[in-house]
Amino acid sequence: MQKKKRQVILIDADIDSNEEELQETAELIQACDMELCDLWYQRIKEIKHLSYIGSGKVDEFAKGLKHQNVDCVIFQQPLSSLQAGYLSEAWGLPVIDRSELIIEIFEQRAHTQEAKLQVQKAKMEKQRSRLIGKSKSLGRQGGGQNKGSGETQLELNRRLLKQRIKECDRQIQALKKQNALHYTRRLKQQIPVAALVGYTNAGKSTILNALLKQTNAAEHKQVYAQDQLFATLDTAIRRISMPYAPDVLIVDTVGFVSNLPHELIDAFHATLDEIRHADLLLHIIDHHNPIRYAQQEATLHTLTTLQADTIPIIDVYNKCDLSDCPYPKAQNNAVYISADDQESIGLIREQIAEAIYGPKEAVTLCIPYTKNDVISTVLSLIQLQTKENHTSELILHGFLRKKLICDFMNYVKF
Ligand SMILES: Nc1nc2c(ncn2[C@@H]2O[C@H](COP(=O)(O)OP(=O)(O)OP(=O)(O)O)[C@@H](O)[C@H]2O)c(=O)[nH]1
Ligand SMILES: [Mg+2]
Repeated sequence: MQKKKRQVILIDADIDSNEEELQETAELIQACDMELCDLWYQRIKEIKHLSYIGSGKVDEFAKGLKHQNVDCVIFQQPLSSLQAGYLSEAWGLPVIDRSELIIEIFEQRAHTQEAKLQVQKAKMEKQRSRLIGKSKSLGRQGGGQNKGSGETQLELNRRLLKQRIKECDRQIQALKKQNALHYTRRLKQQIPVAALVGYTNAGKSTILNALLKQTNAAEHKQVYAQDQLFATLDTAIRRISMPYAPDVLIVDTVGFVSNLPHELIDAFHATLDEIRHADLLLHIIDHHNPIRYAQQEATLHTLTTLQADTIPIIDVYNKCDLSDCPYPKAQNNAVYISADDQESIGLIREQIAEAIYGPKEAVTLCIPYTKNDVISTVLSLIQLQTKENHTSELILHGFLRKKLICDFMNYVKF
């Protein structure tokens, strides 16, 4: 039997309404497997410390909620723990804001043990701050017969949460130690890494799949790609062959979103570490999305938070098939592509190879026949123009990438 989706009401309490941001929250709600049954607007002049919206509105919404079969209320604006706790008590329903909604999506999508623990930790951190807010609100109310016992129970809950967070941390640390020599870092000693980064749903996983397909990788290497926010939570690393260059490891990462909750950035430290250690970033941008500039900004902001803003970066404008932008095209430090187009994927591979190994330069190499291994390596990397078979050596004329030439310096003919 299909599980009934949780019914939610979205409240937008702001001075101005931002349609695109609301649309994004509606998509997040959908991604969280909830059903949006209504959207309530409330223009406000000032934010109330205790209840965010005015007390009259709190009562009015309480009446409205009685007539609706609602499981949860979602606030478009960020709520303090005090405000969320107050509204939740006033309406007798869970009240969460956008950042908690994102944490919930991550919770549903986490597959690996580490990801599960990290989301659990982020959730408990949020709960703990909420309990602190609650005890403050009890303190503010003052007096009351049950005040003492209420506070004791809260204290107890807080202590329990603190212990559980500590235990969660211990388990995460143990897992991290186990994976200390992570796959990427082990391989990175020989193979450069390029990370696909960008706003959620921009097409990162689709591009990785297209790269795999173009290079004839096995079907099971494909990753999950879907028209859904946060389709990817677990990092995938794949080895991709490059044109006239050695292989590169491509990392597919979790998508970003504006105001990604800091608890999640902390929790996904290990996953996002892959970005920090990359040699090259491919910033995937949905060219068709009307809010792509805001999305680009959000991604760049997150990269700065991750201290990954000094890594060389190529802007990849994807989904050009949906806009009127000509593609494939490389211009300055950007490429315009469609993930469904073979030529576009070829262009991406060329750009990655050039960024990592440098542009191709004309060379002539004279390699003795005795150096069999050198001959076969050079032949796998050179864009060959002509070949001369001499008595004791092979002469190759062609193009080699700049950073590879130094490996064959002994054979270069000037
Ligand atoms: N028309 C069109 N659709 C695309 C293109 N690239 C990706 N898509 C679609 O966009 C949706 C999202 O693609 P994903 O590859 O899952 O996006 P992602 O960036 O990995 O998303 P997250 O994992 O959620 O961060 C899918 O439905 C893809 O089929 C493209 O170039 N053109
Ligand atoms: Mg993805």
